[in-house]
Formats: sequence, C-alpha cells, structure tokens
Amino acid sequence: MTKQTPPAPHNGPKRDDPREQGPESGVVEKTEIRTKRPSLYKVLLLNDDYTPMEFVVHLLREVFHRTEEEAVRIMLSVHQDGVGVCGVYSFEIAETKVAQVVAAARHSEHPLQCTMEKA
Ligand code: TYC
Repeated sequence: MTKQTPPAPHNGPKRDDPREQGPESGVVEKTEIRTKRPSLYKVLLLNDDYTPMEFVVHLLREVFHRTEEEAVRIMLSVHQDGVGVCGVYSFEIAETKVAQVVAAARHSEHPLQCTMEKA
C-alpha cells in the first residue's frame, strides 16, 4: 500500500468562497464619485402688443439685474424679434425668475409671457 501525502492544511476560505469577500478579506472597494455640472436654462421673454415697454424694462432691471441700457436693448430686441433672452441660470433660479415675471405681469394685468428652455 502506497503512502499518500496528506492534504495541505486548510487555512480559512478559498478565493472563490463568498466568505473571502467579507470584512476580513483585505479587499478594498473604491466608490467612484462622478459629478455632473448642472444644466443651464435660458429665461425668455415673448413679445406682445399690450405690455408697456417701460414695464418690460422695469422687470429686466429688477428681476434680471440689468442696467438701464441692457434692459432697453433686450426689450427692443424682444419687441423686434418676438423673443429674447433675459439671462441664463440653473434650473431653480430660472424657474423662480419666470414665476416672478409672470406674477408681476398678472398683478399689473399685462399679458407678458415668460418661459425657460435648456441652454
Ligand atoms: N411690444 C410691446 C409694445 O409695443 C413691448 C414689449 C416688449 C412687450 C417686450 C413685451 O416682452 C415684451 N408695447
């Protein structure tokens, strides 16, 4: 009868044993953190035949912090082209500005329209 070599001593779980992935396994997992820059949105004013020019200029100054010259230029470009950009903002800021313009216009009973679109 031939003598067999005894099996190698078994110290703990083998590599494909699920226990190998446990906290004592020495496996270090790295979680990759990916950040995305927030999308930007254009706030647009639409032209109409009834809202006074001065009212539009006032809103551009108060809501969009435009100078008198910038406000007049933007208002006139909306008046001529039908639509114009008041500013570009993150989603929440753009949404708030649209709401402020619409609220002020309705309060003063002007039909002015203001919307936003992805820049
Ligand atoms: N067209 C308007 C007028 O002649 C002026 C105006 C400009 C209205 C811009 C809206 O978004 C607007 N009184």
